[in-house]
Amino acid sequence: MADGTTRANEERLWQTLMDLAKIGATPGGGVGRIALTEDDRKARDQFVAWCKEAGCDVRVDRMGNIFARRPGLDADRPPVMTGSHLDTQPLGGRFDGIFGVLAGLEVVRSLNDAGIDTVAPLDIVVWTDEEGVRFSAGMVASGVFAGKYDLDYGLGIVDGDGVTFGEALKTIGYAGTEDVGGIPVEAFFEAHIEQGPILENDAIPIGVVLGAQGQRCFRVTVEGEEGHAGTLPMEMRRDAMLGAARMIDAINGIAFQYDPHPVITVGLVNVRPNSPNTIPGQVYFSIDSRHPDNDTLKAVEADMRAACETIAGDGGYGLDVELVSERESTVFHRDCVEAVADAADTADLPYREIYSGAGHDACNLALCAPTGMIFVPCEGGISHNERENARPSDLAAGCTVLMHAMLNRAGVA
Ligand code: HGY
Ligand code: MN
Ligand code: MN
Repeated sequence: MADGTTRANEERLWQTLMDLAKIGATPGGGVGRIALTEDDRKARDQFVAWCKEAGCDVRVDRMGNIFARRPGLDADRPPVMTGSHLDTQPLGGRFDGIFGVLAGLEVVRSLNDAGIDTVAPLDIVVWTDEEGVRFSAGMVASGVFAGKYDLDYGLGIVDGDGVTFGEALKTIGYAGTEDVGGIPVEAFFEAHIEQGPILENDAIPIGVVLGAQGQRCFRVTVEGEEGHAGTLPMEMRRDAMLGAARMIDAINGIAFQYDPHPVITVGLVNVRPNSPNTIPGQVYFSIDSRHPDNDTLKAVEADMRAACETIAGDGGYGLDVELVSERESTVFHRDCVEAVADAADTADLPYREIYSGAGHDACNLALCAPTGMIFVPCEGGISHNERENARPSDLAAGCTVLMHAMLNRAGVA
């Protein structure tokens, strides 16, 4: 029988997180574990070993997604899934994604300790390349599973060195054989740090996540003309860096024309030829634009395109604005939202409803299965930063809520 006394093991969860954080550790105390690199392989191998020790059977699909199954009494029932990602930002933290994967492992370990069997099987999932640092869009592997993208598109995505996603999977030994998705899923739950300040400011340990804002990402290429930095007069230049700088400033200003503001980020800039004494001939920059309202997202896109076209016309630049990924805002399934709230009540933990500013694999899973999320506070709301931190007690509380939410949907034997 599972009741409020069935709880995650705080020390074990924290130690497991700290052990995994050693793989790809950065000097600033964070983790830099880019998808499909040698460090990603090491972290995956360690996770698989821990799951097998906990009695799980492990499968890998053709997008490299890992599924560690704890059998239930009725093998024919669709699984209740939980999971997140093990890949990080280049200077990322020890918890973004990783907490969600290892909380799933802790659920299995805690149920084993308590001798609790479920009716439906439980799957802990590692979704490949959630962050999209190396392979552009991000969340593609869970998107293929959910039917948002086809498999050939996912395997064919190319990184900056011309290596495809599929080739990189083979290199690290995670080019699985299982079909991707197309299977019934009873429910999917993802535990994650909030990556914002709300729960910490409210001193509340659990966030019952209602949904996530939409996102549209672009690649902008500005074409000017290379020239000698010392000889070409200013009035004769078509300096692509100047054009890009004016566009980035205009794009930032557009955010303040809407209420509530969209959040717009230019996080990546490439300059050709990137030499201090050559006038840049080409600049490529990324745009990440997000807002809870889908129509506003599209209006912001139209404004950004218009601003870039005007600046390109005035400066005689070539321009290409390519939409590289789009995700409508997500509303999580009412039954899963209630299962999370009920689980917090079972564990006698305070909670509040909350909305996600960040994207998560759960946003894709919501396209194909009843889905919910659990947030826990992180220090100062900091994430995508080596200083990302969370309290062991909050992480254990989130894991306990995850466990009871999963039991709610899987049934206890
Ligand atoms: O960008 C995001 O929202 C997520 O952290 N990948
Ligand atoms: Mn994440
Ligand atoms: Mn992230």
